[in-house]
Amino acid sequence: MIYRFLPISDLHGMKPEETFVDYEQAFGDVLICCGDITNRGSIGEAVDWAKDWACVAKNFKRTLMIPGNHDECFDTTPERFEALVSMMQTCMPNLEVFLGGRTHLGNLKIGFNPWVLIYGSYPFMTAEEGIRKKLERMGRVDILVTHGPSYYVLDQPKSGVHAGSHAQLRYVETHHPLVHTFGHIHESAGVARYGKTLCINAGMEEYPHPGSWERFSFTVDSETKEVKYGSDSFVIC
Ligand SMILES: [Mn+2]
Repeated sequence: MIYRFLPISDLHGMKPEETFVDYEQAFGDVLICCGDITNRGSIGEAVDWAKDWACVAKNFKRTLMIPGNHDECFDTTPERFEALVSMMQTCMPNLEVFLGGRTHLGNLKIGFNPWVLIYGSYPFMTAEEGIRKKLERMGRVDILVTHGPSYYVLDQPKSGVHAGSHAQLRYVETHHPLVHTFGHIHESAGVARYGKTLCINAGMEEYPHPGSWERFSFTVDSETKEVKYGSDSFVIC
């Protein structure tokens, strides 16, 4: 079975038409949102995102989302979290929100980590050790969905420092997921290969510019584990 995925990230309140990317044309099996749907983290902003992006999500079977460090409304009690997700699902019925753990798609495992390294005062931030433990608990997955990048891989803000997590890089080196999708460092949006892993920073660039939705889209064959991105295809053993 071949599944088509589209990662999106760091929309920060932007509607599909404001991105200048033809997301209305997008389709596939799984829409992945790597966090930072809001600017200030309010419930209203989160529900607005579900309303605004429902027209894109409806062209996918599942929408899998993690919050980012701006999405404070998800950092709450289990009851309030469930209530918020239900509200969003009234606009976007196929939405699933993860604070960690993993899900299955056929025999593909998809794992989630919203936590990034501490920088300023935001939710979903922890030290390297915290990230290491959360990833260790998750175990090996085929597709890793995080908010932040791994150290060295598409992780440079304007200052040029490498802002990604060493613990997360070690996870990728140890478990070599087929694909790792993330955002957080907007200025490093793009696609790279780290070892055998296809790495996609799907964060909207600081200043969005026109582009095709297909630029970050990829497919995975759940039997052969073949990943295709653009003209590039490779098999992970
Ligand atoms: Mn962001």
